Parts: sequence; C-alpha cells; structure tokens
Amino acid sequence: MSKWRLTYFDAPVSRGEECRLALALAGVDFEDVRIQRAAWPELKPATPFGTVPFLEIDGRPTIGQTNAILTLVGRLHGLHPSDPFEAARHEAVMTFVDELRAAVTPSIRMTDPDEKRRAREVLVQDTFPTWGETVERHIGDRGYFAGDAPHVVDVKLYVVVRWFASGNVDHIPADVFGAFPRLMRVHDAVDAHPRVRAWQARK
Ligand SMILES: N[C@@H](CCC(=O)N[C@@H](CS)C(=O)NCC(=O)O)C(=O)O
Repeated sequence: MSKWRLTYFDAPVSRGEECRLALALAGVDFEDVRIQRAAWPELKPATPFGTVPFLEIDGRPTIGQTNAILTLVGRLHGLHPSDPFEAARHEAVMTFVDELRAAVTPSIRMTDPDEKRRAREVLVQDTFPTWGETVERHIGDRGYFAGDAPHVVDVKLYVVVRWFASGNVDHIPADVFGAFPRLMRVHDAVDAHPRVRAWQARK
C-alpha cells in the first residue's frame, strides 16, 4: 500500500502544518506534497472543498477540511479521545481555534497600513484576551490539554499560538498570550515533544 499523501502549500504554517504535525506525532510515514501558489488555480477545482489541506489514502475518499483530517488521524492513532463526549470537548476547542483564525484573516488582506494597524490593535485589545481567557478555562492542569499525553487539539493550539508568539505578525506582540499560562504550557509541551522536534529538524 502506498503512503498517505497530505497536500498543502509549501510553508510550515497554518492548517497544513497542523496536519503534518499530527501525522508526525502519530508516527505516520506520509508523503508531504507541497504545492506552489502558481499551481494552485489548476488544482483547486479537483480538491474536495476547493481548499488545502487534503489527505489521500488509497481506497478511501479524499478527505478535506483540516479538523476532519486531524480527528481522523487522531482516532486512528490514539491522539483523539475515544469517549464521544470528551472528543466533542476537544472538537469544540479545535473549532474555537478556527474562529480566532477567522477573526484575524480580514486584517491579513488589508493593504492600507493604517487600516491594518487599527484592526490589529482591536485584535490585541479585545479579541486575543477574550479568546485566551476562554480557551484557558478548557485546558486541564497537567502537561497537555487533557492530561499527560498529546492529542490533535494540542497540535492545533500549538500551531496557532506559535503563529502569534513568533513576533513576526505585524502589530501583534510576541507575548500576546503571556497572560494564559495553561495555553503557553500546552504550546511548550508540544514544541518540546521529540516527534515534533524531529519533524522540525528534518531536511
Ligand atoms: N475550512 C477549511 C479552510 C481551508 C482553507 O481556507 N485553506 C486555505 C489555506 S490555509 C486555502 O485553501 N486557501 C486557498 C483557497 O481558498 O483558494 C479547513 O479547515 O481546511
């Protein structure tokens, strides 16, 4: 059987990197298909939702939508709860991560620097604190989101926190989540995981 194929843009970020890291954490030896932006318009109509990432597994329908990919990988590899209620709790937080992305996306598209700065100031003053306080309430008091082992929800939280804590996003300070120790603890735990480290160190 051929390897699973995960397709995303050629960048270690966002929804694609969530899926790559989940697969790496699961120990799946997958084909990491990276497409160039110039090739995207031709490929887009052939994808399940007109978006990346998508996952191809021989003999199965192509899976689109990041959280569907993450929960599938999680269920097959012990990185998502088997209890449906606990799973739903994780999925709710995964959706909440996407809500933060959706709140930031308009400012990414703004071309007027002043408009962008003003939009980002509102995010820093209102959106991020409210989001952080909310998500903090859902995270347990051990290493990861729920206990001492990682789940796909941890990967999702890690990638979004890393994005903003990088200090590389204009007008968003690197300590934007500094007031949320549980969230930062999850970030640090995923970042230090040997399989995550190995994935990030590969050539
Ligand atoms: N709800 C989808 C959103 C996917 C999405 O918007 N992907 C972006 C890249 S992060 C994309 O495909 N952009 C190109 C396009 O929409 O044409 C998911 O969670 O997978």
